[in-house]
Amino acid sequence: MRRNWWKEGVIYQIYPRSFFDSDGDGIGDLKGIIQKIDHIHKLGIDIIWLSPIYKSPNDDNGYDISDYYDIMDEFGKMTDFDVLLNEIHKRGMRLLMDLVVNHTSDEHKWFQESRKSKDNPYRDYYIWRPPVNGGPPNNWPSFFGGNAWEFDEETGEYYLHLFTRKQPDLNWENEKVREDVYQLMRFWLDKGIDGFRMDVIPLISKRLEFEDTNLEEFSEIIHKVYANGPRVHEFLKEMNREVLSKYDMVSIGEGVGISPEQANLYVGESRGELDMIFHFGHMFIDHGVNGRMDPKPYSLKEFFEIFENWDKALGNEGWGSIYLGNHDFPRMVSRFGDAENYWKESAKLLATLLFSLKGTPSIYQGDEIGMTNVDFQKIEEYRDVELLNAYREIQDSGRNKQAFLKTAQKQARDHARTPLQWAPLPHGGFTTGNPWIRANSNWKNINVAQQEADPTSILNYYKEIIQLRKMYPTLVYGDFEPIRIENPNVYIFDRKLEGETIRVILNFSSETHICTESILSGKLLLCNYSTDETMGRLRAWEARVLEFSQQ
Ligand code: ISL
Repeated sequence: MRRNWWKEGVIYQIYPRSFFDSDGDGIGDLKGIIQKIDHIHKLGIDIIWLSPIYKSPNDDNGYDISDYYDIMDEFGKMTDFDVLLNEIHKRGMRLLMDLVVNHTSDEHKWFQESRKSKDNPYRDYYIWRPPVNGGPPNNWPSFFGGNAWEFDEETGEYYLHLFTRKQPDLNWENEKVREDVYQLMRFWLDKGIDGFRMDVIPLISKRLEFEDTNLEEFSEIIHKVYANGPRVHEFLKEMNREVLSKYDMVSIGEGVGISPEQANLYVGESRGELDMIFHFGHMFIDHGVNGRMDPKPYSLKEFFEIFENWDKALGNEGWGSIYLGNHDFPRMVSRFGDAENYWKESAKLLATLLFSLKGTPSIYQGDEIGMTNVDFQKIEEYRDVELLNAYREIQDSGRNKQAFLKTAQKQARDHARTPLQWAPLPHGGFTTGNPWIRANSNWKNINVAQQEADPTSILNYYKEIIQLRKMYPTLVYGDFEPIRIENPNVYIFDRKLEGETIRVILNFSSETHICTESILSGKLLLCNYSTDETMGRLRAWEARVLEFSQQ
């Protein structure tokens, strides 16, 4: 297995809208990131991934781009970007941009042209089809509610939008589209950025027969109908040849819809496509037939097995990135930990999992201080287009709105999008104005300033474990070997490299677990409790990292 900087590094994802507001308009901005850059640097981060900052009407918070060569007005100017990039590089960190090229905004000039007439030179930049029996060309559902085709009066045809109707899908069959995408990628790489996180990249090649789907489960539709289309590997190979291979950079695909068996087709070292992917096994684990707002129970066994299956599938050929939260999912401690009873312990335990599985760890902003799901009560407090569309559908069909709001309190994307809590100040010190989305009311107890001063804080635990990962290549390159024990709540695995074993022991429950002495006999490198009064006993949500040499 080749050694690379992007395997050894730690990623930190910034959602700029909610990171830090420097000018009091209630929206985070580039100057705000510059002001707070040392928070990220001190954490020990190597790679920053910026969610989209390009010009956008913000139907989907920047994932709908109207100009790839310019900065969103609320975020600042290109000169601010240049300063930010320089500040990042000066500190020895790298910057990844979000590449959103499955679709653009309907306000992008390509789409404005495309919709004008059937013979416009940009017509073929998007996917247009005539009505079928007076309706849409097929029954494909959009990710964000309703049918994935929108009728456009101007030319009497439908265009495809797998996301909102303001996010028309680009037609990758058209060579000019691909050339334009490569050109914009070169523009940013030539400015000196260090790579891309590629939004829904497995979706770029469409199944052009556009047959109706009879699949029920939304995640199956993503996997079998939208992702992994017939030309996706050809397109990625071309992109690699034309752009990626020419720079010292990293490419991370958002691996939505990719099964473990397909993973190495995208990231196998010999394939010449992408460097790594974010997989979705654990992120969709509680999604029922109709997706996130239709949650289903799952067991810890299933949760752990997902990581094992992915590790096996990637083997020594491919590489993945490990994450437990991002801007599309509820907060990791509320979702996988016990935020109510063992907030601190479980947040630290999850950090231990994040940094000791095999793959490049990616932290989502705010998780380093254990930010939790927000306490929104009313629909008016939510901002996300996905949730608001779904609510409208509930309203229109006369279904139970209260039940929907209850589910939203667990499942909404907005949980991850509330302002980063910097200090015990109004709005968590994120803004001096009115934030675009309300801050979590727990900012008095959960914020960066307090945790910086507290040696036992979640923040300081993140710093410690990041340093540990840098000291032990075994945590980066070591083989991953789960150890089965009877208690289903306790997860134990080894990482092994060149005679060294690092053992990770995680009690995913509030119940004490008695361990056999031999399992715990190594040298203690890290523990999420500050006192170590128990040798053979794992306390509630206890995490230990142990070292065994020359076994
Ligand atoms: O959150 C989801 C739906 O409930 C995911 O399926 C998500 O839509 C999917 O992972 C794609 O996400 C990416 O592309 C979207 C954008 O809204 C997300 O923020 C982005 O991460 C469209 O660009």
